[in-house]
Amino acid sequence: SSPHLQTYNERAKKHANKAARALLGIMEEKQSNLSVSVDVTKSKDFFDIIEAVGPHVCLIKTHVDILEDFDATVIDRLQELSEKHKFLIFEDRKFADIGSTVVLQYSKGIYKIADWAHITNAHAVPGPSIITGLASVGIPKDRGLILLAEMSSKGALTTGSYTEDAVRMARARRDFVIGFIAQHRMEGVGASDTDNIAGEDFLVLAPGVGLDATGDAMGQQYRTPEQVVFESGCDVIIVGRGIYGKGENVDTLEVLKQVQRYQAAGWEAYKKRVQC
Ligand code: 6AU
Repeated sequence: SSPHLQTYNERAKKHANKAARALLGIMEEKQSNLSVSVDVTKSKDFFDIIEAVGPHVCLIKTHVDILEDFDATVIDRLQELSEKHKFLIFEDRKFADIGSTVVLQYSKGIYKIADWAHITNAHAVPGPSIITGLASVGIPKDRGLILLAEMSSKGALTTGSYTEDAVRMARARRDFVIGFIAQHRMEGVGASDTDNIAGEDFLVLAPGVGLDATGDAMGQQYRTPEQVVFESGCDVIIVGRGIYGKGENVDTLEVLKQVQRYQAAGWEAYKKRVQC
């Protein structure tokens, strides 16, 4: 049956990519398809949030370049917490350049993303060479790549044939591209009769998830966990401000309450989908 009707555990056993197997395994074990997007600018708030949500998430999503007080100890501590609470790390870098440039951006500079992020993401706009470049760094380290196939913001250009072409690019590199940022399941999208899509299992990570708001003042659009996981067949819900609000002087009890609420909603929608 198609991947979105199988359990995360069944998929974990079969997946060709190590980061994807690890993520699916953690999802089943912790009963969580929730990724918290920790979009704050001070490392104290960053770690206060991660300490509170760590036991409830499968994946922590970072934008390390927004931390004002970033230094190498941030990565050490993030890795310690990843092991302590059993979550993977997803640096939301959204690479978008030619192959030779993304090789450098992924492996060098201050952040050395490939050294610590199990998963990162890229836009499809440069064409397949962006995957070739990132794979040359990421494959030897057992990393996984997510392509942006559909964005959550109002007026996004990631529609129709663009989305189909992104899926075709991923299909050609299933050893490294483990899934998509999208709002719907993507299996078989853009495939012709001659394409071999048997065994294709792309994880769909959906941002733009909220239980209380329908959007923000800058074009973000929110859907509920029920809509994205049950109705649209996405696998992971990505939630930021719905869990920590402004993310300043974090109230960890409130964060804990919200993370449990989103974890339960995401898991319930998944159970309903796989009927068990
Ligand atoms: O829940 P929010 O709106 O506070 O945060 C959503 C997070 C942000 C965005 O950079 C990211 O999800 N995001 C992405 C990703 C994950 O690639 C793509 C997209 O289309 N929309 C989106 O919001 O960190």
